[in-house]
Amino acid sequence: ESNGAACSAGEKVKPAASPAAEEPAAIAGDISYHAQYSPHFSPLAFGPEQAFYATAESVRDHLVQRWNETYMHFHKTDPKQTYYLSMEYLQGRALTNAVGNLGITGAYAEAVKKFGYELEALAGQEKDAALGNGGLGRLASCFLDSMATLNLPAWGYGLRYRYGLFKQSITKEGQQEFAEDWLEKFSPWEIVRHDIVYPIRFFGHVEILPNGSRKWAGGEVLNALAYDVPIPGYKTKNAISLRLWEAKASAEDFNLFQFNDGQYESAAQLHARAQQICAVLYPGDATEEGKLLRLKQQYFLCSASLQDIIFRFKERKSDRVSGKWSEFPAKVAVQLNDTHPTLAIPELMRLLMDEEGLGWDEAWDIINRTIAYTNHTVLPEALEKWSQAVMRKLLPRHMEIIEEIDKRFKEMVISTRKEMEGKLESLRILDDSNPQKPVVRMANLCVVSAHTVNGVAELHSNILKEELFADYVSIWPNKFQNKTNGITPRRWLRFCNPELSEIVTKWLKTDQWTSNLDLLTGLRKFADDEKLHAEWASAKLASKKRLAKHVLDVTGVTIDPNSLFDIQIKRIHEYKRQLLNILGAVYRYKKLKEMSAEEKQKVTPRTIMVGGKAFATYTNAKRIVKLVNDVGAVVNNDPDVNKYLKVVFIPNYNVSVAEVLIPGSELSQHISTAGMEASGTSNMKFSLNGCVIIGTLDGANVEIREEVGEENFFLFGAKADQVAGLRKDRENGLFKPDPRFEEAKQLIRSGAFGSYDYAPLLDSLEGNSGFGRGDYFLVGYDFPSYIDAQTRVDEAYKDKKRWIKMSILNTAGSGKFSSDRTIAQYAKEIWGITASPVP
Ligand code: GPQ
Repeated sequence: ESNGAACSAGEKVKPAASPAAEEPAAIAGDISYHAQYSPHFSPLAFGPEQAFYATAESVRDHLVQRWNETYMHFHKTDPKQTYYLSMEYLQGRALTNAVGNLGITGAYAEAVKKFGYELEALAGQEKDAALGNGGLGRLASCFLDSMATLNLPAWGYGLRYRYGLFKQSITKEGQQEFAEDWLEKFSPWEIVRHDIVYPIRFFGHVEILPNGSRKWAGGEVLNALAYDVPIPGYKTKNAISLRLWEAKASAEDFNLFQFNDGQYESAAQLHARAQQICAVLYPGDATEEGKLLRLKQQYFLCSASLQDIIFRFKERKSDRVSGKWSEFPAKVAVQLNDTHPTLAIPELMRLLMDEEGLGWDEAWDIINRTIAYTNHTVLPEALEKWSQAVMRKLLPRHMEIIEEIDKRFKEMVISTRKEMEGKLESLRILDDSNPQKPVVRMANLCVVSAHTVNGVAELHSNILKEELFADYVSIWPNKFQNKTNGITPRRWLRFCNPELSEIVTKWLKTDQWTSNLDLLTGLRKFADDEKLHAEWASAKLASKKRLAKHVLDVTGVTIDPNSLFDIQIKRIHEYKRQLLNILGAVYRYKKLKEMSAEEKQKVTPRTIMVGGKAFATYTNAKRIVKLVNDVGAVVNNDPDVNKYLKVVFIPNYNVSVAEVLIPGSELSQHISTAGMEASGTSNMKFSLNGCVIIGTLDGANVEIREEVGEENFFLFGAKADQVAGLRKDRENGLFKPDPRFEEAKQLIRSGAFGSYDYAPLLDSLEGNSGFGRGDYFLVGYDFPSYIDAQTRVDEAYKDKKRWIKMSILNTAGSGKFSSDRTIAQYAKEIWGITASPVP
């Protein structure tokens, strides 16, 4: 590693005449320029961190140039645009992705060598931008990559959280959370737009003007300030924008008189409240304050984004379009990423009526043709409901509008769908059934207002149509669609797994698969080719070694790259059933302990890795994290078995960690109770990287299995349509647990893995647990078929040829799961937008 001074680096390499160079020498000049003239550090040292920032800033020059050209092009041609509203984006790191998409990775690698650095090492300096929790946020980030790559006129809107997802540490007590400071130094990717500021009001009251129209007034007003993160497309000049809003109070809100009087806190009250809004991703909502803050965040995103959208609509009145409001839906598509940005609906109504002077019917028609809603879950506890009282206090005008939408919906049903009247209470937006706590049902507001509602995998969309939203389907049969999720093949194969990518390119004789993932089917005809097998196996081994090094670095545990790498990484949740995985591991451990030395010789050595964060107040999820760690501590240190089994908890799972784990995986677990995982997206990433799935028929697993072939997927467990009946049986005492399930639980209860009190966790699996819903997630019912499937895995892995063939056929069958396909479908079937490439 070099620590040469920036200035002397500058002497070696002359700064380029214009930035955004593409040749190594000129790039080095740009980097040197940034080290000297965009200084964020004193000039004495040019260590890896300084080198990363200077390199990133030089890459940003490319992005800014493309972003400006794209924006000007959209401005001139004025196509219909999509605005993707999401409370979460899980962007991860940007450097490798940016140079990769721009096609200048090699040139940059060479350029940074001139300073004595490896590009990969510099990329490792970057902090993850984790402005999201899990699948929903990462999906939004994959979608941005695809929208840019497909040259679509589209924007992402989100919030610029000061602290994103917490950092997870594992101690003797289990998971501990720490604030992760992704902006500790600064983010080289964001561009603050001092000219883009909108006022956002909270609280106050509704005034009735002399002409009868209504106006929201009073309360407190903060400003939303825009930060743009440019998103480059792959092999295109287009770069789109992720616009993140930050809350700011203005100088007028600073009470100089109070401050000089020594009342420092009250002098800057509004400044403090502005800071709270974007302080953290998902503030804990156990308290009323927490709930109010979350609602403020949601409104902040919606109001700022819609004011911006309307501003742009007005700005771009072209000759072809008169700029009449009725033409708004011909220029604007708004996609709600789950119900979190639902307030976009009443906010757009308010802006159109109260600010722009439209009547109700005109405004409502625009809403109906502009807004679309994606549902990402059927879990009842995850369907957002806001207290009407809180909403009325914070957003009095919006509450009026929601009441009016509810009233008109009711009247419509009664006058045109008399037969539905009995269903009306469950279909309504307002739920007054508990007079103590009337609520607004956000999903209902979305379904009633949006022109299109979609689920995120075939099975999930069918459940929406047949169960959750079934009664709406009879009112609006054409409103409901499916858009099976996808992942970007750039980040999730091309850049995170260069070894395998090279092999794919070599055998397909083209690298076009990177933007046309269906080409991967071309690998099928080589699935038995011994040369390919050898190359495939050696790429996998290289990735496994890299993964083993990561495990050693972060846990101190040595794992054997020749063992079967079995991975489950995702948020910790009871429905995702990490508990089933760990009970299986405990059972495996027990059987190993009972085996003779000769018997053990025949065992397939396995390394089970589990990673994921538990929501800070989700007690059972935290107990599961603790259990995985406790089991690992015993198993990994037991000389009788640790050649055949290791159990490792991977701490602080995030996007960058996923980029190391997924390429090195051979088996991955997607084992949710059928019907509960809307889609899953890491299943797609694993399969794409030649990893075989053990899973239930849930979410997108169903479609992955169809694509890769059932002989290349280890299936087990109850089907979605059996689940309700099985729960009933259980309530009626008809469930007979498998003895192997009892053995595994008993071993934990016996204290074999330490003295921590696992009784509450294990009791949740029993018939009459304290939760009143014994083993709701059917761990006990699925346990025997899970163990049998794992036995089939062990057998299959012994046959190397068979295993590698399965691996190849997984990659070959992953074409459907490109987010390019998903986004092309949204563009055509929901948004009505078309490609607009920069010439
Ligand atoms: N999902 Cl509602 C989240 O990550 N967060 C959420 O708040 C909701 C859903 C996930 C869902 O659980 C996965 O099955 C999906 O694959 C993912 O959204 C993207 O659709």
